[in-house]
Amino acid sequence: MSLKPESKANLERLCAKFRQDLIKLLHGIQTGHPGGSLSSAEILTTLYFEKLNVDAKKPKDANRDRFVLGKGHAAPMLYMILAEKGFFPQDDLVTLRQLDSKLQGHPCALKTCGVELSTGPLGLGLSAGLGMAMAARLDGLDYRTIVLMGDGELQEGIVWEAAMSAAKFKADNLLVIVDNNGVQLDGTLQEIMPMGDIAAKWRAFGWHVIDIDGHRVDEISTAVDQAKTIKGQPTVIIAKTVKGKGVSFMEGQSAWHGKPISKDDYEQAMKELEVTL
Ligand SMILES: Cc1ncc(C[n+]2csc(CCOP(=O)(O)OP(=O)(O)O)c2C)c(N)n1
Ligand SMILES: [Mg+2]
Repeated sequence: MSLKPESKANLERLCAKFRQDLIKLLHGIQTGHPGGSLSSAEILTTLYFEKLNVDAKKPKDANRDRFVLGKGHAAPMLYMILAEKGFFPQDDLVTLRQLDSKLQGHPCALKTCGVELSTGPLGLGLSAGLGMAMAARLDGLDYRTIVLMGDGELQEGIVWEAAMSAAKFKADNLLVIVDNNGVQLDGTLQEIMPMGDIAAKWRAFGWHVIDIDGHRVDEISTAVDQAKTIKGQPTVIIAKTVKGKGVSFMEGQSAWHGKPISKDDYEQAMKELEVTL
């Protein structure tokens, strides 16, 4: 089912707000990862506000959908969304990455309500996500498991072990979304470690592949629904994105993977982002 116009407008408004709040927050604490957070804004927002069956009032409900942030460094955007959904108070956001904060620099399932899996070491999200999907089957539950991964993350060997296992076990309750921004920590994938045809690789591992524009909430929504209809194999959505999306001087720049935002850069970024709200 396609997104209703009012839902689409709401998601776009939320993304614009999260982008501004993210830049404000990361400038304030002088640390954190802007590039990969901005890249995932539409994907995370569409999942949490339209697709995932999660409820802050019942965070441990057995049948809740499981979301795993494989690319754990995008935690700031996830936290923005979890706070908006009521998993913890908005006031906690400023404690991000401070010693003893419940909001660690990378998601911590033991400290943060709404975080399903502690991540940070890239690659482990898919293995654990497959475990969650298999558990649903064993327990006779119909929740979905969705894992968001970076394209650089796909370079981890463990990803492909999990990918072939998921196909063997016909894990059709497992969905991967790849934030395909072409950039990793210190350069483009092309420069550091080319991944070639990512879609062809997943297909070769037995997955159903859907290609979309990862900044279009309607395309994300449709693809997530479509994936649910695919039986007998897992699905991966390859979402074309731009690292640092929304702030011109951050777009496509690995330098903005993780660095403090200066006062001048903050002001310039906010000027650009205010136009979109
Ligand atoms: C196993 C492991 N190796 C290295 C790192 C350091 N690291 C953190 S983020 C990152 C780049 C990730 O790139 P990508 O997955 O494309 O993320 P995005 O572009 O969406 O930010 C690296 C190498 C890590 N967290 N885990
Ligand atoms: Mg990337």
